Amino acid sequence: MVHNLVFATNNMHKLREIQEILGSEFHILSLQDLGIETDIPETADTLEGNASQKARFIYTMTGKNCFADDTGLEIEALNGRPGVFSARYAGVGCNFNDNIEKILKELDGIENRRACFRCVFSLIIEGNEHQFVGRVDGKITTVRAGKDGFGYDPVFVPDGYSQSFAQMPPYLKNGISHRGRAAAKMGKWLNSAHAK
Ligand code: ITT
Repeated sequence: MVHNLVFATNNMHKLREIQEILGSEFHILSLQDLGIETDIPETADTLEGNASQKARFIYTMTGKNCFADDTGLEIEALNGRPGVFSARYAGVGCNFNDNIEKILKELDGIENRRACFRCVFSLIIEGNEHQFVGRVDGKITTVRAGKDGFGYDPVFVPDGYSQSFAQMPPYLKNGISHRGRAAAKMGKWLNSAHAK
């Protein structure tokens, strides 16, 4: 039996990633698939809070089993920024390139380039919420490299690799990424819950 789950996102890139990770036993529906155009509030000051807020909002609205995620890039030398502000770090209406430009400027001349991506999933099944966290450590480069992926991928090199996330084929990034790790935990939980 295939289980339907609504993913509270409009980012098709993330939707494809998660569908690949969770496998064919789960059918992931986007907000677009449900015809939901409402802007989901994301006003908490932590990734955990935002993921929970988004998932609860969609559950209340649809009554369907669903999940939401929130991700942040946390840079050591910037005291954890951009963090929850990762999507709009360079201001309202900014794009991925503007955000990269801003962090590269802020890190100019700074030796400590340590950073991590952290991802939190909030899953709501029959009204009960479960959270799963994934994290990948690495460093911010001084120049962009690669064309794959999205967001800060061209300037993030995970520990143990010399390529940026944007230079990696999707299967490789998914296997080690923050979202891949959090989604794998969620998938394991879902599979064991449905096996019962
Ligand atoms: P939704 O809220 O519609 O799901 P979003 O783009 O805001 O999409 P996130 O909250 O997951 O997505 O992530 C916030 C930002 O963090 C995102 O806009 C990117 O700039 C960055 N980001 C998230 N995941 C990333 C990844 O795998 N690689 C690089 N940057 C990423």
